[in-house]
Amino acid sequence: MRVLLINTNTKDDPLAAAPIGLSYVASAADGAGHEVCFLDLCLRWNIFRAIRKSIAKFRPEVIGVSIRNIDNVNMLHPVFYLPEARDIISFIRTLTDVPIVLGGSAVTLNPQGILEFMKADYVVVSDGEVPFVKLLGAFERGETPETIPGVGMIIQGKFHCLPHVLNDFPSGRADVGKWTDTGAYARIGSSYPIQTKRGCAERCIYCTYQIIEGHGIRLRPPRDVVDEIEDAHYRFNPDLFEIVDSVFSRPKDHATEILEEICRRPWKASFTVNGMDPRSLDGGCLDLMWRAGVRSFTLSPESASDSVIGKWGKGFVREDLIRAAEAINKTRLTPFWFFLIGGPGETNETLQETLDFILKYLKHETHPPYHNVNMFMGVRVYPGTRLWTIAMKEGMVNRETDPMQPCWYSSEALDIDLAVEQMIRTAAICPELYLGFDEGYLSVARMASILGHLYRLPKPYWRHLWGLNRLLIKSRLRFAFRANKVAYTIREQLKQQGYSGPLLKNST
Ligand code: B12
Repeated sequence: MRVLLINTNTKDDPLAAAPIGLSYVASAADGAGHEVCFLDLCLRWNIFRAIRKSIAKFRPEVIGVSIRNIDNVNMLHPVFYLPEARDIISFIRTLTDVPIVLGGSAVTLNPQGILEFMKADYVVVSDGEVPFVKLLGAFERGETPETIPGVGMIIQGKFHCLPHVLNDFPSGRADVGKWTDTGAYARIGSSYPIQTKRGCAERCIYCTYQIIEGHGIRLRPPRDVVDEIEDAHYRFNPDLFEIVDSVFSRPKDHATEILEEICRRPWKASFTVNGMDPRSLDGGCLDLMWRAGVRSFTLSPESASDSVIGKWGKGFVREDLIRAAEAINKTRLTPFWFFLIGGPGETNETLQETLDFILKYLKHETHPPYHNVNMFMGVRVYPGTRLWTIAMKEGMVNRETDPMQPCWYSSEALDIDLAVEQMIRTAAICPELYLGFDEGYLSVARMASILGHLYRLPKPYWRHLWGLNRLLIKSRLRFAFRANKVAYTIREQLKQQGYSGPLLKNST
């Protein structure tokens, strides 16, 4: 069949994400003998013209559309992406009546809601490769697809979807460079994505990863991962590979085998890693990462206070963070730490414990390693997570809350006004600390990307956030444009989603 695959994710701030998920689906459909045309709207100026041209020229028999982001997960400067995706689907409908199939993380998080909102024909839940190829087979044979696990549709006015099956990592590679222009992504600061496994065995109460990829870890053979990197290295020569696993270093043995295999190969490449578990960050691991070409990585402890880390269900303790920070401090690697303020049990004291940790272990300013720390307020809460149940009990959301709209949680034990003051006070003396709520006023992340590009600094450009912040603090520009209604905006948002509890009564 002629299959047109469209990536609708045009978000490019602070970084564009090359469509690895849709590339996996494209490779699977191609491998099954279908004719595939790949349209990446992120790289197009006029997206509607590009869609019209592709449909007129390729005359697809099926259109697959990927929808990655629901929103930007920023309570203070929210952007909701689904209406834009819906406009794209409506536009496709004006041009052709072939079946439209949706997939991607946004779809998996709410298959029925998205199918109805987008007015498409089918949704594929979680991994796309196997169900999508089966769906194409059913179309070809003229069969009805309702018996295919993981494929959702409306039958007689009701949503129908047999549970999806996630037994192993589907065979085949993403081969992203074959489907989209990874050189164009590199020119706008992005990396070449590589996935080494699927599934997340962690139990973090707020996280959606288990919903998207399942609990069971599905490993890719290390050699296969490194063969894909080698192949991409020679064919597309990307300046930076990015491991996009939920947590790369769990299980640690698998990550170690991949890094060792990279070291054995004759070429050299640069890597950044998304998601390191602090428990795995010891001297040996960091040294192996460096030898394999890793220069930067992210980690998301969310808090450095034991009581909050415990309630998040993170599985490690403050002592692990201290050990990790001390080990990193003996290297030249650049980490990006993420802290999420306001989870269950958060108080102004637990916030202070986190700020003190940052000041004591991550503030260096003048000598490497240069830590970057992102601190965010406003916890995004998703249906299907344990945090959603807690939010229900505490009245942050209720049965009338529209789960299609972004919803938020904030601890009732946290004085939000005081929290904002504590964070600003620390950020004023700690260039490593980047406050998420300043984003709409002084987008340091955007500025770092522009400067990184102009001065050809090493990627990813977030590595230079601390330096830029330092400059801004020294020149007194850092707080010239300050988010001044943070606490008010958080309360307003909670009110809008139906909350009427004590956080609103204390408002100033
Ligand atoms: C790695 C990652 C990042 C990296 C990306 C690096 C890179 N170079 O790509 C970084 C850190 C930069 C990042 C940034 C952001 N991210 Co992010 N990220 C992830 C993560 C952990 C993995 C994504 C990934 O690459 N998966 C691997 C691919 C293979 O899986 P996939 O895309 O889901 O595709 C499969 C299926 O979905 C399906 N499929 C996909 N498309 C299609 C299409 C069809 C037709 C079919 C049939 C099937 C199908 O088949 C694919 C293969 O099986 C996910 C969480 C997760 N575990 O999914 C969050 C996640 C996708 N990110 C999320 C968000 C919000 C963001 C940001 C908006 C955050 C921010 N405020 O900046 C930005 C957006 C960046 C952008 N430009 O889009 C959310 C999206 C949900 C939401 N609320 O919108 C997620 C789900 C995390 C969460 N909070 O729950 N992210």
